[in-house]
Amino acid sequence: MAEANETTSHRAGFVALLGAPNAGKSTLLNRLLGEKLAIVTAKPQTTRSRILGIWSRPDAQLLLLDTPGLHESSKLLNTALNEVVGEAVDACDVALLLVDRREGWGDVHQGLLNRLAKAGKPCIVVGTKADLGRKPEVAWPPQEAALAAAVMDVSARTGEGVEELALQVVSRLPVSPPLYPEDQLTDRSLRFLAGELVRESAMECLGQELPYQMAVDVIEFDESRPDLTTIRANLLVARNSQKRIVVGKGGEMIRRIGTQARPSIERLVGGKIHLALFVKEDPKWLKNRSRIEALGYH
Ligand SMILES: Nc1nc2c(ncn2[C@@H]2O[C@H](COP(=O)(O)OP(=O)(O)OP(=O)(O)O)[C@@H](O)[C@H]2O)c(=O)[nH]1
Ligand SMILES: [Mg+2]
Repeated sequence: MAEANETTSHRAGFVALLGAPNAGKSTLLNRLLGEKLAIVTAKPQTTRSRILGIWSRPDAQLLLLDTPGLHESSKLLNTALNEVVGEAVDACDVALLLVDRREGWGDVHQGLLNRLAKAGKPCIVVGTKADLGRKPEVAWPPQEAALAAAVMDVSARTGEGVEELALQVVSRLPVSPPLYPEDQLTDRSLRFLAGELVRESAMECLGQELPYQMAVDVIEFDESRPDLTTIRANLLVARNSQKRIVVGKGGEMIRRIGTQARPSIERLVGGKIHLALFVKEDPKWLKNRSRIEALGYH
């Protein structure tokens, strides 16, 4: 009955990726999946929503929940994002608490660890960016992590430690058949992911402050032609002065954002795209909960 044994030893469950902004959660998600699903930038607070990445292996199906970096701010968008973190804690079977080894342990990590302990969820502390080495003045592994189920170091950039981490996770998942079709990669639409790639490009092209007040609203995603996907999106900004910056002199900036986003969107949809971007002043999006959610940031 080898076959029956194989079925019963297959594992599946939800794995939350948690941590402070910029810890490397989305990069690790992409590395585990072997696909670029979540956007990554050098700026903190890149991720604005829970993104499910489905990793089907022969031994297990890992339902990876990327989350926004936990942030202390009472602004409406951050409140919505912190709720996403809470929901991932509740939904997960195993949590990965990502800590940039050069930054070390802080209140955010302690808060998350306490919350996980209270919810009875096993937590693996993951020291990220192992390829960058350590800072002698930052203690690693942190004493507080002694309460975690395990402490591991990884580099999502080089792949070091990633398979070892996967095996640690799998061993803690419940025995279960796959919960999603094995060829499914995510629960997010191509339309939403394309908008995220536009936001990634804009975050890279623009200065420090502006990207946090900007949203991308995909107003058309037309796949009816097999040879060309047409995508039209509004970049929403809060003020007219921001609109001028995003448009740029003679439209130079918005063109650059589009040019930079194009190759990754073409990889995502697997073909040529027509991409038209517009900049729209919309002071209300940041102040309206249902707008925030309608834009996919939940
Ligand atoms: N050298 C190195 N850089 C990394 C590694 N993982 C992530 N980074 C970089 O760290 C920065 C932040 O990575 P993200 O994956 O966006 O971090 P995040 O935790 O998802 O950030 P938020 O979405 O803002 O919470 C990016 O510039 C990444 O390229 C790594 O293993 N090695
Ligand atoms: Mg992220």
